[in-house]
Amino acid sequence: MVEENDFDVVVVGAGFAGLYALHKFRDDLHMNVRVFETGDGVGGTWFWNRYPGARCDSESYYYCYSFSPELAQEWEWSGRYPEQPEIERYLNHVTDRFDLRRDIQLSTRVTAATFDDATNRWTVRTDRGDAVTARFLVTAVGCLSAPSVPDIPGLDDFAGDVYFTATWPREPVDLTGKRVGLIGTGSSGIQATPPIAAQAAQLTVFQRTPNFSLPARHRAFLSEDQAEIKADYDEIFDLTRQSFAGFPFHPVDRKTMSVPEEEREEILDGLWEEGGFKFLYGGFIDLLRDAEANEIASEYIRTKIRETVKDPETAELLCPKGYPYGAKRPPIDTDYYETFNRDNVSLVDINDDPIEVITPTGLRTTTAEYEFDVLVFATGFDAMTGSLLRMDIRGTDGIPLSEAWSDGPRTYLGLQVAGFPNLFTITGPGSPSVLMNMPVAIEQHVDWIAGCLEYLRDEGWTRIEATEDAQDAWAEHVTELGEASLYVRANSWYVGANIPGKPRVIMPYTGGQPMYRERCDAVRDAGYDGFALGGAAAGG
Ligand code: N01
Repeated sequence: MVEENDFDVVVVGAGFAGLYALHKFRDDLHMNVRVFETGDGVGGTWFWNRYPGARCDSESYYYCYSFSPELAQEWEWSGRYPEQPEIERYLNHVTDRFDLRRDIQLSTRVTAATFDDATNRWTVRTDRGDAVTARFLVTAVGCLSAPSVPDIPGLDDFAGDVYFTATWPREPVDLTGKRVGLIGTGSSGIQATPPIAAQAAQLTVFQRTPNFSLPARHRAFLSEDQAEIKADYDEIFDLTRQSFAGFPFHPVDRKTMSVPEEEREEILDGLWEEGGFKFLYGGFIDLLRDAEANEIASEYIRTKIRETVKDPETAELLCPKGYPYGAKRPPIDTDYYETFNRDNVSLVDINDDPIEVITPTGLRTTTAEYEFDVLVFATGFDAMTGSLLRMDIRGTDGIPLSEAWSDGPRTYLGLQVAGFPNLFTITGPGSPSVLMNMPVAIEQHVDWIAGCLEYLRDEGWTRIEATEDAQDAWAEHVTELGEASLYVRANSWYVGANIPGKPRVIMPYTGGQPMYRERCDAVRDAGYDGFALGGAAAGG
């Protein structure tokens, strides 16, 4: 339990967002900050997701903090796409380098937060019995941190071992000689498939929806790579802050149909060979807007799948159809499709033949029964809203966030919710967040919030709240942009479709970073337009 119980800011979560928020608010603004973190270590996503094969699918040298040039110069990434332990080590290094640990209370879940209209302060409660107050509450809970466990009957009856990719144990899991059933083929399942197949006696992958996965083309960095990156860091970080999705790719304005077919193939071949997200963001500007353009890229990937997977029936099952490439978050892999050429790996389509029940010895689909020693669930998250709604957050008049968001999340700029004064949501719904390289989105939000807190302090305000009008207009803008994009054409977690009963709403802002940043800056420059400022420093 903490001894001190009143803070300027309480931050929830000690991942990429929470760590930077603590540094910024404490060391730049000289505020009194407390961070609560559920895990017994820092790292957030990179603390929890320890499944075999877990590695970042943005490249290391720009999937990192840019706020400290010294940090960027001193840290050495081992290669293009670091594995989970290396990113966890990086975040621990940052924690120690900036002396953050002393203000982080680990192994503590925030269970409730209530706003007091009379004092303009939040009371924050934890599962360890803490009850602290803070002027501001800043959530840094991550967009993909509330695991979703499918409601399949019989799960408790399974006699073997059950693992979830999102909460994979710290101690090594030995799958040697085991018969493993893996459910889910999103980024986590796709990354976990090759290393599990390499160890297990037999792996059966249960696929509901095939995904468009791109080769990562991971490689170790040579010392020349390190030197080049470090020499170019200013430009790299500038590009990440200017580009559509936070990647340091030079902007393209080339439309797919404007390029003759042969040249187009060459461009796609080059992007495919280069690997990673450049295929989506670095080749053509219209893949997420124009269905015809998207179909060309989609068919290109299907052709690659068919070329890679030797059994034509399996290849066809792995080919995504009926939704555009990129409308579901595209995974990046190492040898995913190749793994289906192994003798010990098989694929089961549970779209046509759904899992009906988990049995003590395995599982049963409508038409077949399977026996396993181990079940692995890679079934995703209650994305973007889940971790916020799993806390009992109550705003003015005691209104719960779950009630305010009963028809889906509504925010102003993804940063605040009307009726919840002094609450800021880092990478909240309504901001580009998950459609961006996350550290870039996080730094932009934390910097904006810090600027706002400084302004309030300088001007003597103790309360800030998004107005209903500003929130309505923003929500409409987010929906309009989303509806005009291809994102709404897939049943993805972007629209809440993976959680039964969740309102179908396009949650991230799809207009891209430049437009979003410009809007945030304009709001700030106009004295926090769309926010009601109130309270008085003297009045508490
Ligand atoms: O989760 P997902 P994830 N019965 O939701 C299936 C980030 N990430 O953990 O598509 C059967 O993508 C579900 O099927 P369907 C990244 O942003 C990043 O893999 O809903 N199947 C799907 O196949 C990513 O997008 C990295 O039809 C069920 C799978 O489970 C996000 O996290 C690595 C089911 C879930 O896929 C989430 O990825 C990993 C059911 N009842 C993740 N319920 C890196 O940067 C769900 N499924 C490295």
